Amino acid sequence: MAKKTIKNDQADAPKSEVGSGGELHQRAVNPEAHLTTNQGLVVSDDQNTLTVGPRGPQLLEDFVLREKITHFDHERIPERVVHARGYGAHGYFQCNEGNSDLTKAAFLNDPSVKTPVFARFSTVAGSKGSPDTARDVRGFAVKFYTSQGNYDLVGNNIPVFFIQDAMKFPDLIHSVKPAPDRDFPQAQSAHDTFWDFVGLIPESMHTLMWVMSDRGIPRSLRMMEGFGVHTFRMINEAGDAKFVKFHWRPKLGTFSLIWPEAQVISGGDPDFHRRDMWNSIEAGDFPEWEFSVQEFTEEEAADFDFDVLDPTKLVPEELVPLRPLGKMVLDRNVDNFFAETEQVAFCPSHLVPGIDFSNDPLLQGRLFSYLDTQLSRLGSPNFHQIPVNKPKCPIMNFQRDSHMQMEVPTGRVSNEPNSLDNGAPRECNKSGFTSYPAREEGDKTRTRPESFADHYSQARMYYNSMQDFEQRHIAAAIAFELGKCNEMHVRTRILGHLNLIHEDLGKQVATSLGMEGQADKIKPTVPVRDVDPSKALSQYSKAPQSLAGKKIALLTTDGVDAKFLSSLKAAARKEKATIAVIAPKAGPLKDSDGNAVIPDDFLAGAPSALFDAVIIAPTPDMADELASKAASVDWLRMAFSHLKVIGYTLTAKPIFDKANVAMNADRGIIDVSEAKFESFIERAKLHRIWERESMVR
Ligand code: HDE
Repeated sequence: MAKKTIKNDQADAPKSEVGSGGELHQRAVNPEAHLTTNQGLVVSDDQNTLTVGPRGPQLLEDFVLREKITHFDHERIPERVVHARGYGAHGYFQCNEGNSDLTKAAFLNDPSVKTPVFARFSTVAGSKGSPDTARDVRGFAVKFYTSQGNYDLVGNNIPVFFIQDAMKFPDLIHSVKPAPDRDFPQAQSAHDTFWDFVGLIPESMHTLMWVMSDRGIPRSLRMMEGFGVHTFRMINEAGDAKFVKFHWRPKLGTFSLIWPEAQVISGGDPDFHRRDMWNSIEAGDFPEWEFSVQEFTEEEAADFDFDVLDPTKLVPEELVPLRPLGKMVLDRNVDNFFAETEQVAFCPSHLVPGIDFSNDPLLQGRLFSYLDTQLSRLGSPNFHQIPVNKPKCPIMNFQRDSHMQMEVPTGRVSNEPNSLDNGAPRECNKSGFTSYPAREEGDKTRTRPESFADHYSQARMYYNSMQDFEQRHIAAAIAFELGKCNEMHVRTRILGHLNLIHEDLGKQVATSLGMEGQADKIKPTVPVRDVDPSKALSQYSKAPQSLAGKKIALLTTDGVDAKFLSSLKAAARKEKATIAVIAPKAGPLKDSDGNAVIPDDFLAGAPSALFDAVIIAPTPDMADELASKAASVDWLRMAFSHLKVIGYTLTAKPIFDKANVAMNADRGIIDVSEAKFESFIERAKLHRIWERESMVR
């Protein structure tokens, strides 16, 4: 149905819609859709302030203006102190059959129920307006609106954390945030205060390996793993408990950007991740994750060669395999970013029966922090009444009042026990939450467990589990970051730690910095051990060869061959990938049949970094002109140096010549003339041509 629209320009508007100063007074299409104040008063004029005469002073009594401006003045709330930059969506969780031996949590036991969820993904360090593709840990927070109350699993895309005790969290975050005197650098860890701090707390080494690896720069929020990080407990109906580690596995596989590309994208599209997720959900291509646990008993944990309460350690899958419990699908974008994504309040202390905490000291600290932070961020203990936070099961208690109370509790009784209101809620020792009765005893001390002292063995395991190119990326990322540190002692201290993780890593970084032989000598508290590599830690060892969810750009010009375009689109669709047509200018092109083709973007506005694979296919008469533009030469050069698979038609030769890229340089450069896309598609499924890296870097 065609939408009724309001006429938008003055030339078009009937006389009655143009004011005496020429300003537009639009009239609603629906005669009932009156603009009102927040008190419901219909506004007669939303363009002009109340003044004494048309050119006179404004009147303080203009309550319409004051209400509008006052509301605007207070539009912002404090951004999250960490994870300020985030993006969320709604969806559902559906469990598999047969989880009752492990947990009595209702949402994990009935496969016929689709439990609504809200998921928010975030970077940690940057402020709300910072770029999506900064190198950072990513938050992976999921709120399950279960029949037994809200359960929040507030995790990350990296299974370990920088610190072992909540006491150090403010220091960690202060070290990575912009320096307080100069307020830069924003959204990055490549600076002295961060590397100085982590260099002084070797417990951070394992997580540093992950953040400096490709995991720190995900290709898409839809292609990211998630982890609960801490050890939790699951408890079944009989009261038997097991320790668990939570995992989210993306259906599309885990893919990353490479660093030079991530930097270009930060400028080319700072909203790269949120745009990608929004667009895929709008297109009905719903992001999906499998939800799994690693389960083990306390006795088994006691035999591991690390402490499961230490959040800087992971449980290798070779030791405890993943057990799938269900899946999450995100199928609905928010209606309003502020109301939902900004106001959503996750708290690791939001639990349901069947799940419980462990004594991980980082987790225990978090149990305090999140509720506390919501009070200053959302301004009231009634934040659970905000629609995105509100449980979808009944809430009944005697908590009353405070800022922004939205409910109207009835009756004169707000206490229990009472004998005045027998209909009022009471506790229930059958269905109510009970903590797992773990036996605890000990002296009251401030002591780090000795079992937390090995800071290097799992960092070494991670490094050893990577493929060659993944290892090179870690070394290059650390060299990049240390290169941005101006203090020599900060660099030499880190080089000392790297030598303990792996001598090759230390050497590679020292060589890249031009600081061979300058590493500090660091003595670890306990000897570093060689632990078996874990293949499951290498994202590219298990990445599917697939184009699903990926984007291919076609750089072309006016007169593009209609058949070529339609068969390219069909080939992409078959692989669940999308095509973006990039033209020299933003206006419509005509294809060879004379049909209009509206480009998805224009050359100068869409660097090739934004796409997973590219094709350059100018029409013969436009090839030289395209080659004369630096933008198209850069486009090809970048695609080449970002290791992308590049398709071409022979008409692209002048661009290849100017870019100094040989059309037969490697197996990733493929002739797609005559619309032969098979080899291109097969190669593009490799994600990148890794062997090209040694040629370009
Ligand atoms: Fe958080 N963290 N955190 N964190 N965290 C917050 O809560 C905190 C930690 C994580 O999308 C804050 O609502 C402490 C680990 C995510 O809204 C705050 C410690 C993990 C999000 C807070 C940690 C996380 C937060 C800031 C060390 C992975 C974003 C705003 C003891 C398991 C949630 C807010 C969203 C947000 C505190 C460490 C994940 C200040 C004290 C480890 C995904 O409460």
